[in-house]
Amino acid sequence: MQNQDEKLRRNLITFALFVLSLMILIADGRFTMQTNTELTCFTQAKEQLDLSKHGLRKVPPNLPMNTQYLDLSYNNISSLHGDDLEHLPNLCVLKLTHNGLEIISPLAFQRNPRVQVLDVSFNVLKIIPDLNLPDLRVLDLSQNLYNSYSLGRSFKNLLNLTSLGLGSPLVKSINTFDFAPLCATPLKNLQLGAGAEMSHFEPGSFTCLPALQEMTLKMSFCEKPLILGDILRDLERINVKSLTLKRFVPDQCDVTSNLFEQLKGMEHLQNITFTDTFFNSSVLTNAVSNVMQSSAETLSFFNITFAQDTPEGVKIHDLPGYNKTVRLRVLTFHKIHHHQYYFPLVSVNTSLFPHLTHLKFSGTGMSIIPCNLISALRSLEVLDLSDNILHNHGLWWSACSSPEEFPSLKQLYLRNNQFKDLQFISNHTHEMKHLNTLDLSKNVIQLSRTNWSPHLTNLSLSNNLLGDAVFDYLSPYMQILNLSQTGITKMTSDTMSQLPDVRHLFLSFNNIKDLPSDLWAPNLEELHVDHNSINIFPQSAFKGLPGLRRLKASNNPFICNCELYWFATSFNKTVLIDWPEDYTCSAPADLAGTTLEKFRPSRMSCDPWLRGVVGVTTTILVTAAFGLVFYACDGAWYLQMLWVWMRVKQRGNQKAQRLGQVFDYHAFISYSQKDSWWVECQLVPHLERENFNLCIHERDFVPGDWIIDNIISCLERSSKTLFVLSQNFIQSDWCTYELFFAQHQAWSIQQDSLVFILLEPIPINSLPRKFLKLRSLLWQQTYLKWPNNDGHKEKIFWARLKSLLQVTNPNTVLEHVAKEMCPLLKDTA
Ligand SMILES: *[C@@H]1O[C@H](CO)[C@@H](O)[C@H](O)[C@H]1NC(C)=O
Ligand SMILES: *[C@@H]1O[C@H](CO)[C@@H](O)[C@H](O)[C@H]1NC(C)=O
Ligand SMILES: *[C@@H]1O[C@H](CO)[C@@H](O)[C@H](O)[C@H]1NC(C)=O
Ligand SMILES: *[C@@H]1O[C@H](CO)[C@@H](O)[C@H](O)[C@H]1NC(C)=O
Ligand SMILES: CC(=O)N[C@H]1CO[C@H](CO)[C@@H](O)[C@@H]1O
Repeated sequence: MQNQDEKLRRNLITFALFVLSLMILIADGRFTMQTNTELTCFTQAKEQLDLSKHGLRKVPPNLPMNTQYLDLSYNNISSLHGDDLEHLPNLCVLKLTHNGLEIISPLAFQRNPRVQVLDVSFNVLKIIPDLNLPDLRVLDLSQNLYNSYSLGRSFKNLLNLTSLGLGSPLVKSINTFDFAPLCATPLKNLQLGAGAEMSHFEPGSFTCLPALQEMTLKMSFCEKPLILGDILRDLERINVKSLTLKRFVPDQCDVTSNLFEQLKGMEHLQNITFTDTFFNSSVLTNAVSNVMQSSAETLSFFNITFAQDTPEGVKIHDLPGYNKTVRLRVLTFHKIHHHQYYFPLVSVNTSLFPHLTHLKFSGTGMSIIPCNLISALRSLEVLDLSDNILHNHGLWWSACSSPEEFPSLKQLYLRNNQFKDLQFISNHTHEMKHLNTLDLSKNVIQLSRTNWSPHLTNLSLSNNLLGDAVFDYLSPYMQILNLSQTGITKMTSDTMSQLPDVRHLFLSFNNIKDLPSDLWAPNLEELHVDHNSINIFPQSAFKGLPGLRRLKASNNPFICNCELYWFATSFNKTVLIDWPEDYTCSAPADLAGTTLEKFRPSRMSCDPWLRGVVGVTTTILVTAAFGLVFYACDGAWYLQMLWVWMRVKQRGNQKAQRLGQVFDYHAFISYSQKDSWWVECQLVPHLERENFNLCIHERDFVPGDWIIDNIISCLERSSKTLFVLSQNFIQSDWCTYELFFAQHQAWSIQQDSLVFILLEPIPINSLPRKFLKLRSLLWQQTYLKWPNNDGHKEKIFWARLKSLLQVTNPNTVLEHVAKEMCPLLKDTA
């Protein structure tokens, strides 16, 4: 659904651009009105409505009020009445072709003053309707069924009308007053007729159209050829510049007199075109000879059927009685159907065309060019032989090589032929001394050793199956190179270095996967890499293209990640000639189908500088936060603990031997330096008096050894560890090391090796959380409380302490002490 909407929108935009490019092609290709009218309405895609082929019988009443463009073609709307369009005040373009429309009421557009384009061709209108549309610029009423071209008075009011199409197969005469209402209009373009044979023309019928510049006549004059003369005289009087004759000579037409006699002396005509018509070689000879004697510079034949009715074919050797130079510069034959199946004979004195610079023979079925004819046109600069079946020896055939081939030829277009041998062709470029442009697209080219002329700077090899090797067959002089659709899979900096002068490089419709990041092509101005397989554009690739002015890169499977972010955001979009249409993400999946224009990742996530700044900031913040937490939770302490503990583990062996070991000391005393008064004056003298061997760090530590080692060593050599708990002890790190240590030791060896003396009361809840173990020990284990200044209690204290240091099981100790000190039992925790 979304895809369809997207597609519709794109189509509409394309259409809008098309219209705004000033070329308006109304109708659907059958009868196409081509004008150069500029529209002033019709701006937004969403205001366009295509309801063609909907089987409608009348204009739907509920259309959006802001509709500007409405296509109702190919429906069954047979009439337009006063209220059919009244709800569309902004209507600007209305297409209503192929509907069987019979009636348009004079009131049909009373509420639509802004209509600028009205196309009601291919209907069955029996009379030319009266239209009250002051802003109308383009009106197509052709292919209807009215009886005369007589325009109503309302046409006087079409003061902006520049293009008009009129035509009915029923009309065979043109009268003076038919177009009189148009006299005040700025009409520039008139398309008249529906293929009928003309039987009557009143001279002067067109002379009141002074602004007329382009005239298309879709009618024939087989029976009354003089009528054409009268019309041409009229057109000459109003200085018409361009004349198109359509269906001018039908298949069955006996052209007896000189139909084109009147063309001869025309002095203002510049372009003459014959289209959709039949030509005998005699009639064609006659037509060309007469055009050559006019002022026309451009003569074109489109979609003609050619038959040879004279033995010599088309023969133009002289222009009897004409003593001026032929002004013809451009001669075009495009799409020629051959009535007979044999090679048309052409014999032309090329010196009759001294100014002919452009010659085109395309779609003619030509397999071999007429010998010494085209190549001898001395003034020829552009030769277009596209869409034929020419091959190498059909263009350069040995039997007919003239010493000087195409002396002035600059551009040779050989698109869509059967050319194969690149070596052969490249050799011949040396013979065309001025050739700079060669188009070999859509042939069957095979790569072979080439030898291009240095003059050849513009080459197209597109639509040939060549592959990556093609880069080895080019010349370093090339400036414009078209290698679209040639099967290229990669473009490297090496290939670019082989093409130092290239300014325009077209690589559309290939299979290129990436642009090299070390690309260096300072002269490159234009690059087309649309319809390839490119995922990302490395920013560095464009650093090597300082001269790039135009880039076409749509329809690639872009991966919309940060590598493309710079392209979507900071790349100069005026360089992109097809932005933003068809620039869509193909990956990641959640972005597939999104247009690159809408791809806006947060700047933070993609901008490298910002990312750097944010990254550093984040790191700092995280680190700071971590540090804060670390500090708040005594992380350093835990780390130190961990480290110490690991060192202890290293000594596992010694530890394992501890059971049954004979200790050097009865106890290691751990205490805070601040409590040393008590330890030194009370504890140590009391115990040593009883022959207890004590390890005290002030006295027994080995000087010079690391303190932790000393502690460990002391602990290991002591049977018990005696902690003098106090506020000081808790606050002293060293004590806590000892405690930590002893805990581990005790748990891995024997729980009863710890003895705690509480020197002053320590509320358990006031203990820092880090002393988890101590807290639980205080809860679980018995400790001895120092009875400050109470002689009797002190005695009991010493007694209990001594027995604790002697006995291993604290429970036994407790019992023992309890029995001894029964009345004081309540003092114990
Ligand atoms: C073409 O030539 C044939 C034979 O001369 C003739 O019968 C025919 O009418 C001619 N047709 C045209 C369109 O000139
Ligand atoms: C070419 O001309 C013939 C009439 O000669 C016409 O029937 C046909 O539609 C034309 N083709 C195109 C593509 O205009
Ligand atoms: C060309 O022909 C015209 C008459 O057709 C004549 O007046 C003029 O002098 C001629 N010019 C030359 C250069 O012969
Ligand atoms: C973008 O490119 C156009 C065309 O090449 C150029 O004129 C314009 O200065 C560029 N703009 C910026 C901002 O570079
Ligand atoms: C855009 C344009 O040319 N509009 C003209 C249409 O005709 C009226 C009447 O002549 C002019 O006033 C407008 O300028």
